[in-house]
Amino acid sequence: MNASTTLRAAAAGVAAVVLGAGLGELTAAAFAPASSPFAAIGAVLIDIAPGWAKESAISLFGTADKTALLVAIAVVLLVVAAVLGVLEARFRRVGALLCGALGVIGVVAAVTRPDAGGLAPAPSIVAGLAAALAIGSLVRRAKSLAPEPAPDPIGPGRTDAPRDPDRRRFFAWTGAAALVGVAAAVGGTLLQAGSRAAGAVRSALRLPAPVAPAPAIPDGAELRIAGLAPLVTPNDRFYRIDTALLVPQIDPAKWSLRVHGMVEHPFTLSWDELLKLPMRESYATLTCVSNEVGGDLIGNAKWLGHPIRELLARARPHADADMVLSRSVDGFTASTPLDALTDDRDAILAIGMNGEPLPMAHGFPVRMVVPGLYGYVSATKWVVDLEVTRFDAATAFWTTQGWAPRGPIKLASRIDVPRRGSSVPAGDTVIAGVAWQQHVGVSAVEVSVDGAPWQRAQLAPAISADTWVQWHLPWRAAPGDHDIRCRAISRTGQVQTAQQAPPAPDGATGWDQVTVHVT
Ligand SMILES: Nc1nc2c(c(=O)[nH]1)N[C@H]1C(S)=C(S)[C@@H](COP(=O)(O)O)O[C@H]1N2
Ligand SMILES: [Mo]
Repeated sequence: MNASTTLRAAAAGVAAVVLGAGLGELTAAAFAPASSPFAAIGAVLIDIAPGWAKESAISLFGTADKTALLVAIAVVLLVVAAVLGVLEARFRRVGALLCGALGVIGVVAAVTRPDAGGLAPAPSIVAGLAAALAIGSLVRRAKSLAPEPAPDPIGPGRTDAPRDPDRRRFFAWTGAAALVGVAAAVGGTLLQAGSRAAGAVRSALRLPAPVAPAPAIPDGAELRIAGLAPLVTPNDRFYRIDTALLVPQIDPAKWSLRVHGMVEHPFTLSWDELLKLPMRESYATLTCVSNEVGGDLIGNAKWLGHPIRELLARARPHADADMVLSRSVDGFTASTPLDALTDDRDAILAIGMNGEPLPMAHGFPVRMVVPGLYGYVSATKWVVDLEVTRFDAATAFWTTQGWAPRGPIKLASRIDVPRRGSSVPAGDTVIAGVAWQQHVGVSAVEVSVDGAPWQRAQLAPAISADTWVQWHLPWRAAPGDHDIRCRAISRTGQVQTAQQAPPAPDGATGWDQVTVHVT
């Protein structure tokens, strides 16, 4: 096989796989949105990836980690496709068989997802079949072409266009296959975006009024300093962390919550039943355990929901139960201490976020919000199941990856102003930031510039102990480089530790530090 046949076979392989993948996406969009071959394989990779890989993906790509994964899968698939084309040219049927095998991998990935529907295998079957048929026929055409003609002696500029009709037909078919594949993929994506039934229901939804509205935000709680995180994080700026490659699309009419396990009275709650229950509104600051010192995986919102303790009271947990394992529609699980769900804090089944139904990516229609605990042990989005159990009998998603089974939020503070690494003009300016230890509360923040003794910052009033609090300190900035640190003191008198710890296994510690250049 000469070099140009090899190249053409590789191109044929790529075109065939693009065709298959595109038709697979289109089939998924039409019949089984959660089962796109891409998404299913991506989801399996996320599940089987070792914890360190997931953590480095989060720290490397942040909330774009899923896009990065999809791009990586696409690149690997294209390389594999080229190799399959060459294999098919060497050994007839082998490339086609391996295309079929890729389809089978897609089927297995799709049907083993916890949210797989009856049509879950369909997109990968279509993808595998289309790619196998196309690769066979395209590679056959590639091989039947006459060898490359000698360069045209008449002159340059006339040799590049394939003049031989077989050649033209090969390029036309290969190009058409790739084009149809891309068009199908684009069409599928548009179809998914346009016909998101759950999204339409969400837009039309009117939230019930709370029987207990959130207390008014105290005067002065919002410092209004440019560059300081707003006291309440807008929904579209709220950090998003989860293992869901495709945001689950749940039609509330089909949603239900099963409450079971070590209880006297297991029951199932429907969406209509939930909406009739009294709703409370409260502010709570969510934090991700993966948040580094100084990081932004934290946000504060006004949540609307029904207290989980009421549901648990109805179910009547056994005396020896000590944990609730919550499960989302896509299989994620969190282990929450039973105490945190039955004491008087605002642990809720939330349906509203900042006055709107939960955004799809933040758990529509129902998620958990438990003040005081990191998200991975409490904030289950798209929640469909609460199993009352024991820490020694069940293990949640991240705990199996080595994270702590219980995740109380650690005392922390962050400098937002001046921005790290920035230059500021000399003179009177301000140092400002946020501090938090949800459900405990912050009583003071201290700042040290260039290692000088700690100075008390002015603490704005907190909305509640469950929310972060803003602070600021006037600062006369002298020219030169400066090093600013901060530390918080909790309402119980704990001083934020200087000891540096990474996020794993139970949350980062250490003082935030910002270097600024004053000119
Ligand atoms: N279903 C589901 N819920 C989940 C997760 C997840 O991966 N899947 N991640 C949790 C983690 S680690 C955090 S920090 C919070 C983040 O919530 P947010 O994306 O609304 O900010 O959701 C929690 N709930
Ligand atoms: Mo998290």
